[in-house]
Parts: sequence; C-alpha cells; structure tokens
Amino acid sequence: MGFFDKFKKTFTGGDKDTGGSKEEAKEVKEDLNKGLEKSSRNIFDRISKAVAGKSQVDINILDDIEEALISSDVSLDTTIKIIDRLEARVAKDKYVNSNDVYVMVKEEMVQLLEENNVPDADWFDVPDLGPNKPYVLLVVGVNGVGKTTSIGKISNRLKWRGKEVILGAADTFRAAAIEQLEVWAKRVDIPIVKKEQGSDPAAVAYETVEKAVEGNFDVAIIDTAGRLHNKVNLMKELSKIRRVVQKVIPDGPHEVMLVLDGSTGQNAIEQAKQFMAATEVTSLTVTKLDGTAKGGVVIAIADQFKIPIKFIGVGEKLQHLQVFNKAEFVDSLFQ
Ligand SMILES: Nc1nc2c(ncn2[C@@H]2O[C@H](COP(=O)(O)OP(=O)(O)OP(=O)(O)O)[C@@H](O)[C@H]2O)c(=O)[nH]1
Ligand SMILES: [Mg+2]
Repeated sequence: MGFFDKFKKTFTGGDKDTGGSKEEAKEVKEDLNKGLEKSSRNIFDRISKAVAGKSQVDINILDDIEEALISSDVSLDTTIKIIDRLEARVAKDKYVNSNDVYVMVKEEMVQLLEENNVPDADWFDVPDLGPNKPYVLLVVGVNGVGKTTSIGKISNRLKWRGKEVILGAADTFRAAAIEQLEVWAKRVDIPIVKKEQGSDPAAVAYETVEKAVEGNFDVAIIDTAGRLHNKVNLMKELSKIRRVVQKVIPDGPHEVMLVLDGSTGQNAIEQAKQFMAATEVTSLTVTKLDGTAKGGVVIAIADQFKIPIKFIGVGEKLQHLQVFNKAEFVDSLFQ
C-alpha cells in the first residue's frame, strides 16, 4: 500500500456517500468503543450497583438508576426525562428482568435523543454554495478545548472530499496559536491567512474570506481565541468578526461551531449555555471523550441543546474526530 492509499484509508472510514468499506466502518466503531471505555465502565458499574441483588426492575430501583445516571454526567434534566420513560415502561411491561435494565436504559436514551434533537450531521461535508461560496465556518470555544486541532482534522477531511479550504488564524492572542494552525495548514497542504500576534482578529477574518472569494475557495475556516479576559470582550470580538465576514459574504458565517471539552463534564454544559447566550451557535463538537469517565455528558448536550452535535473527539489522531451518531454513541456507551 503506497503512502497515498494509506492517507486515503485514514480518511474514508465509514463514509457513507463515498462508499467506505465495512472494515473501515468497523475501525471507526472500534475507535468509538475504545474512546468511550472509561465512560462506559463508569455507567455500567453504577447501574450494576443500582440493580445488584434485585431480580426485577421495579419503581423502587428507578431511584437508584436515576442516581447512577446523574453521577455518570447525564445531568439532572436529561436523567429525569429518561427515568420518566423508564417508569412508564416498567408500569406497562410489569415484569422486567434486572439483566434487561441496560438495554432498557439504552433504548430509552436513544429514543429521547431521536425525539429531542436534530438529525445527525452527514459526514464531514458542507453545502455546495455554487457562486456564493465560500462556506464560512467560524470556530469558537474557551481555550484548550480543541478548536485548532479540530479545525486541522476537519480541513483534512474536507480536502480529501475535494474541497478547496483556506484557514484564518484569527486567534491572534498567542503567537503559538498562530503557529499551531500554520502547522496544520502545512500538514493538510492548504493556505492560511495570518498576521502577527496581537493584531485585530476581525482583520484576519476579513482577509481570510476576501482571499477565499478571490481564490474561489469552497470553505473558509476561522480559528478564534478562547482566552479573552471576560465574556463581554468575547462577545464583542465575536460580533465584530461576524460583521466583517458579512461585509464580504452577506450570508456568512454559515456555521458557528462551538467546541466543548467533554472531559469537563457538567462544565461543558455551562460553557455551552454561556456561549449560546453571547453569540449564535449553530453546531457543536465535543472533544476529549477518551480518557474521561464523563462521556455521559454528551447525552445531556444532545438532549438539552437544539443544536446538532456534529463531531466528537475520541483521541488525538486524525481519524479520532468522528461524525456524531446518536444511536452508535449510546450503543458504545453501553458496550
Ligand atoms: N485526547 C484527546 N485530546 C484532544 C482531543 N481533541 C483535542 N485534543 C488535544 O487538546 C489539546 C488542545 O487542543 P487545541 O486544539 O490546541 O485547543 P484550542 O481550543 O485551540 O486551544 P487554544 O488555542 O489555547 O484556545 C491538544 O493537545 C489536542 O491534541 C481529543 O478528542 N482527545
Ligand atoms: Mg487554538
């Protein structure tokens, strides 16, 4: 297998519309299982304790299951919804063997997410805007959540799908942030617009979309700083970036992706609320689900925000940024 084939292989796992093979889909699932191992063990242990010594699932043990889910970071609001469903089911089914409790919780979780949230995103792609391109993707989130690395991984996939991508280093707060995005641009082999540290992020964003139009690019991805001193500044900066983008692309930015660090559990939910109050957010990415037992938080996020989770991060490698699929996620959480 030549280098290019190997490169190609890494980026086609489970890709429905380019006909990714079964083996590749299997690798994607294995990565998901592996990434969610700790969370899965956590949730399994807690539910096991809740049903230990009981042969039958009845209303009384639902309290213990409730506690198990809350302490697995599924969050109070979402847990209550799941427990209500379980209650209705136990009342109807009368006798439920305690061994079936995992399947039951899993089914009700998937059902809840299917009903409450928006459809799963379709692979790593963006709409073809024809003469109105580029599609402008603005990536936001507090520092260290994985914005820059996610941008690198997304660009890579887009490029593999034949899209012309340009990056904008609008996180001008740290020199290292600019360099880090530059490393990704080189690695993926796409252009980057950057200015020196401390320069106006909105000016970088402006130049990025301007270059994208001139060069007929399909997608412009703008990295932003998460390290602003306070919420007011952050809000001001994001609205300024939005305004300058709109000077060039009146419909832009087409997507504002909020990146959340899943390993922070309930904090990620708080962050999401704050960002959503400060600016329009249209998609979510939840990273760092590997190495944490707090993966249950994704269930809460998927349930509570009417914004699609597009991607999840289950490791540091390129292929570890995966498309979020509700049913597969819950399945792996109960592997
Ligand atoms: N284990 C793991 N690490 C991840 C994942 N996603 C990102 N990281 C790591 O998290 C660290 C921070 O990622 P960055 O992309 O620099 O985060 P950022 O949001 O751009 O941070 P700032 O530029 O400081 O605001 C890097 O070391 C990434 O490799 C993931 O899904 N799993
Ligand atoms: Mg960064």
